[in-house]
Amino acid sequence: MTTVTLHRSDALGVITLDNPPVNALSREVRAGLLARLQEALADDGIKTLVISCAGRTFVAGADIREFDLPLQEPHLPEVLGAVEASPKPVIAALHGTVLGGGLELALACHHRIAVTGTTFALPEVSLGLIPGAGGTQRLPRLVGAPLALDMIVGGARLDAGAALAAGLIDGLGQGEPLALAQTFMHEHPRLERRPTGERHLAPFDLEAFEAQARVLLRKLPGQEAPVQALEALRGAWQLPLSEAMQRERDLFVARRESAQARALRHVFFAERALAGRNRALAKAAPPVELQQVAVIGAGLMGSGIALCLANAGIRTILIDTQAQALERGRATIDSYFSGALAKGRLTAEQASARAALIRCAIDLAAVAEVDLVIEAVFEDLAVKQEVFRQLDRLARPGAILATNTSYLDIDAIAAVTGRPEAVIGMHFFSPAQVMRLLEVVRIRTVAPAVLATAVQLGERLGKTTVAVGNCHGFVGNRLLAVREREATLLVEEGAAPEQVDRVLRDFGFAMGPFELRDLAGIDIAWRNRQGRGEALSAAERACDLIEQLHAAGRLGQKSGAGYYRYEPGQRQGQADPAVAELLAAHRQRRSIIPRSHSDKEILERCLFVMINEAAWLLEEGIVKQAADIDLVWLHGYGFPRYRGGLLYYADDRGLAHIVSTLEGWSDALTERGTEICPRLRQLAAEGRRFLDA
Ligand code: 3H9
Repeated sequence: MTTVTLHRSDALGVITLDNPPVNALSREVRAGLLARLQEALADDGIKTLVISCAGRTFVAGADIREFDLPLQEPHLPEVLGAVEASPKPVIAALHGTVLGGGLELALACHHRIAVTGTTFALPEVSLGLIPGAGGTQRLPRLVGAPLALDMIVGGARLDAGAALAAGLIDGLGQGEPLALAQTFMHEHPRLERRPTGERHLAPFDLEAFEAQARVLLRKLPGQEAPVQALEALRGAWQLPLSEAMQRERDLFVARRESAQARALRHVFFAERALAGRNRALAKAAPPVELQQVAVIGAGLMGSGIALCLANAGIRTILIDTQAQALERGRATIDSYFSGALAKGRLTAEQASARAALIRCAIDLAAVAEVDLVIEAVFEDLAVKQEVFRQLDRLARPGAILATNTSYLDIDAIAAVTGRPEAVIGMHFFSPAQVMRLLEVVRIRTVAPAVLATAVQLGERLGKTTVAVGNCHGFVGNRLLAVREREATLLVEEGAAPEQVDRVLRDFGFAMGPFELRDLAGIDIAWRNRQGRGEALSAAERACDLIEQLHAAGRLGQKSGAGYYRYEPGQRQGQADPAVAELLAAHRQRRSIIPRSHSDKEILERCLFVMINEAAWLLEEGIVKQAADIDLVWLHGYGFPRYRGGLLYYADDRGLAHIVSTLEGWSDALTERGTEICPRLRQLAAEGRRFLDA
């Protein structure tokens, strides 16, 4: 239940906001705050006011759920204007995460004290917004324009120590926020009003500021909000305060309705809904407690998984039966921790404590000690089956056996063990210690507690953990495969790899399909195609560019050439005339007359075939929630967050348009061995959306 109360204690009036879970500034809270403020101002016995919050945090921002509704009075700028104009001094007593509108409320108070551990940020740009209640004007007046730039445009977060040093808060200590506020008052018996808006902006180097702004914006390509946040911030020295506040408000109101902000809200709630479902899974079948985990295979993937586990405080045995590989794994781990130490991300004690959690072993028998084994060996079914036979023999009864395969049939791996109920997929993405996504692959035989354990572990590792069903490539790589197939066919028909890559980069991907293929390795794609054999359609088999590049020794970045040519030490590829020749010869052999493609056709072909495949994933029950497909591609494959995800994008484009476009290609789709998914047709016919279904 939401309440805003006023409690009087001698000459102190304490206004407490209580709106679980994060004290968001809903309409009710804004109205309550305004009403209690007016009561406190009318009470002659109250000389000073404190604003604090009940529960785990001070206000964490405006109520995001209200952003899809019409604006409702009282508006936050007015409420905060009343706080700042209070003739009695107002202290903000802060704890937890003081974010967005919550920080703006604190800025509107005359003094700010915080509990150790409090963090501060204006994360509005991550929601496609800008601060809309004075943040762009009051923050620079307190901390200076350069730091305000990092926080408002770059979304930088300050810890309490940094906030104190920057002048954002006036006091910091241990204990209850209210008790700290009382101590602060006793230490400052003549506490006065000190409206932030009346302060002068400290002089700063405008040229350096603009240079820093350009650096920040370059890191956020395609996003509109940071550009507009910067425009609002410049008002702090370009305009009188009231006009700058109005400009900020106008920009905020327009952004609230923008396509990017709507898409980012979808992602925000999809992420929370997934976390909620994962928690429910653990409640339904209590997970196994993991004392110790083993990782098999000390390559980049296995070492990365071991790092994730150690970073989460889990004792880990990294096992590789090849001494050299094990040594390389240990070196990878050591260099990660020394890098983290050098960059100041970990203290020396933290780094050595975490490194000590990883023990290396050469004998597979070490798995006898652990509760969970994660296998990360060579991607080959026979190899993995052999490892699983041994693991089944050596691991204690009840221990969970997970495979990190990215494509293979996990049912076939489980079948060689005597414990198919304890076998599961845990598909990490490379580099595992960096990438946010984890696909947990449930097979038909898996026990609910085993699934819950894997999902809970993913959450503990800080991963976006999506439970999916078993099929070739699961969710992420199955969609990647259809995009790559389409991109390759476009090139076969006459498009240049550079054009296809540019179109997808313009859409917002960090790299295009061919740049990605060169990074991941042509040999990986080659091996995958060999493994698929008869499962490839005739069209896919005939379009054998991968085989040709492989035969020419063009394995991608690692060999200095793939679809592109790479200068030594360069990761940016150059268009290569040798590839153009290879493509021309290929087309001639196949009697294909090259044609040109519009950017629109390239984009639609690459994305619409993925949308159709995503519909099949839902139809086959591989994934249960459409939003999970969005999250897989957002966190694992660089789908631009401000576009909301693949199926959010599909809904936005309109499913009827997508189906009619796909129908135009239906013969070609049949040749590729695929059809338009009936679920997609039905949704389109009924005028429905993936995300509402
Ligand atoms: C803004 O302030 C604009 C202003 O400048 C201008 C206004 C005029 N609203 O993440 P969690 C819910 S823009 C509504 O799992 P955690 C969340 O959905 C806003 N609901 O917990 C979840 O609900 P459920 C700027 C919110 O401990 C529950 O709270 N602020 C809001 O891991 C728990 O969330 C932000 O962008 C909200 N603002 O992390 C902050 N925030 O249980 C966004 C959370 O039903 N929030 N909920 O699934 C966060 O970053 C994290 O939620 C937070 C807690 C760090 C606060």
